[in-house]
Amino acid sequence: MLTRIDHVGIAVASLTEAIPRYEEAFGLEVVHQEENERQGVREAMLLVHSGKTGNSYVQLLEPLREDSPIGKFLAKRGPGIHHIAYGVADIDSALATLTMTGFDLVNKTPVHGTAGSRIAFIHPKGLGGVLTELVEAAEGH
Ligand code: CMX
Ligand code: CO
Repeated sequence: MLTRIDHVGIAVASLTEAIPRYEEAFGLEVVHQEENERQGVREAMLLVHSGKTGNSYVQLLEPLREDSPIGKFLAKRGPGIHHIAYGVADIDSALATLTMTGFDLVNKTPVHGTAGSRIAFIHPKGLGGVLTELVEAAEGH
């Protein structure tokens, strides 16, 4: 079902401060930035690897408001790894399988993700405490 690690999502207080650290440390480049109002984030995608089944990124996430998943996470735990995201070729069939096997889905149907992708989150409690995202990338990404 999974085709790659699409990204590791990292909660940061400030993109302006975090981006240069990642650029300096690993020579990564920001290839995409956007605001996602529904997710309550301003995000930067730094390309790690391009492969046959798609790309892998570091996703830096700054909250747009305190009352958002990243805002609440920063307040409770401070900056750090927030979620892992796996690539899938067909997110509808992946969600159908997970529903059948009894997983607690945060999104029962896909929502809008980075760069026109379709995404869905699986609750951390069923996956060893790890918030997990599935990503079906848009054509050409
Ligand atoms: N990783 C692991 N556990 C987490 C977590 C995370 N990122 N965020 C919250 N939790 C745990 C908390 O520790 C808490 O556990 P306990 O009950 O044992 O104390 C429990 O989940 C509830 O925590 P909460 O702070 O009350 O948070 P909510 O229940 O309101 O929300 C969640 C948790 C996962 C449902 C919510 O963060 C969510 O809907 N996430 C999906 C959307 C998202 O994260 N968007 C931002 C990223 C966008 C992107 O990647 O594009
Ligand atoms: Co993500």
